[in-house]
Amino acid sequence: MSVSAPAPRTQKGRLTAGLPAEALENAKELFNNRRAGYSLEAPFYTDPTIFKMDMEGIFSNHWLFAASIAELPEPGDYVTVEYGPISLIVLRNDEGGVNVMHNVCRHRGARVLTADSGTTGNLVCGYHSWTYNSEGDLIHASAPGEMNFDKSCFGLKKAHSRIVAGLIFVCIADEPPTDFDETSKIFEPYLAPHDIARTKIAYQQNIIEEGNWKLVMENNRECYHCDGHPELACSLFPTWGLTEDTVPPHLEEVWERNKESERALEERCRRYGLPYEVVEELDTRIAGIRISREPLDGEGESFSPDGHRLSKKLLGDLRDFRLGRCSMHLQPNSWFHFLGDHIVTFSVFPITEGKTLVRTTWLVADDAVEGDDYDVEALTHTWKQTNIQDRAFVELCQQGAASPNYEQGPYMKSEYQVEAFINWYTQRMQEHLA
Ligand code: 3BY
Ligand code: FES
Repeated sequence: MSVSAPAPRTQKGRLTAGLPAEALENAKELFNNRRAGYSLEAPFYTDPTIFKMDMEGIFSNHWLFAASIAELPEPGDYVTVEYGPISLIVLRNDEGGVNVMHNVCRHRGARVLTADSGTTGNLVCGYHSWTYNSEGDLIHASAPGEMNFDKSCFGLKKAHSRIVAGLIFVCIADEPPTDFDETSKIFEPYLAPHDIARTKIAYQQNIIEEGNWKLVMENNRECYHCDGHPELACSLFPTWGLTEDTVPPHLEEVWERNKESERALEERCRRYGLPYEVVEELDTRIAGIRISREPLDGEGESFSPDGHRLSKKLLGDLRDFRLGRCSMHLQPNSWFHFLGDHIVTFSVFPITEGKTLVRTTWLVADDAVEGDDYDVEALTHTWKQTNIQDRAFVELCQQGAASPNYEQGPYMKSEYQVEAFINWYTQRMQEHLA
């Protein structure tokens, strides 16, 4: 019998295939009946059917932040990333780009690479040793007597990738949304001066949160809860997300200090030719974005107790440490801080409807020497603490959503970005379900 190529299959409907029609109809109904201005109904956080729909409608259809090139600096370096049941290999190639392949062996489906990261020449499946080259072509399959076995039909399935300003994005859709190119044109000039290509990883933290991925994203998109972040409030003005008319009396003085620092930062950015304007298109673009440069309190350089730099080496060709932070929020699964002395990237990897991996990576200049130029504990302290505090908030919300008396609550003005995230999510899901 000859073994030939199977007919190509598209992603659409693969994860929800086989689910009872009634479960799908009920879920569609929930999307259609969403109450604007209010949090989502409980099943969006707890129902395995909706989780599968999210994996299809969002994670199989959109551009996702996977890693930065600092995580795979040399040809052959790779990371594996998992979005629910979707496992991808992101491998640095000889041309300076990346090859993204599904981490599913074409023999009987075993995971090919099992480590989170590493360096490899060929990719060898551990089950029956089918071997793929770095392009994903099947180059070796020891199968005695298989005369008509055409290896060229069984390469690893490929996914799309883009590298923008050193950030690697992946998309497994057959035809990825094209407006990502426009979004990259928006953020590229803000991030390029920080030059990720000339950074290295100082530390990476993986934390598992017992909460739905959307609760993790919602929590990131507001600072209404920032009283719960005492370490962060030393440098990030706790007035973040407020407007003139919503500043509470106890934050009036901070508000004024923030305004003054904004004026100074704007002037400094103009002097250095760094883009400063806020771009906020979180639910008005398919590849939703918010990007801004924001001053930091104290010395205004970094996320330390007094705002002083945490690494002595400036990034890229920057000429000043006092650049506050360039903050970028991208739908659906990432956010970033670009400072003069370091960069922090955050990526959200859903695991199940009630479990999510949050990966935080701190990057410093590649010539910065640990111990001399930076101290890992000091560098990571503020966001490690903030992440732990955020995990507790997310888990409390997941517990609430799972309880029978949960009811949707109203978003406050300072939570407009949470609402934008939810608008983006429901719009994308409705398009997908249509
Ligand atoms: O990541 C941000 O931009 C901030 C930090 C705290 C809450 N969040 C809106
Ligand atoms: Fe990979 Fe058999 S499943 S070689």
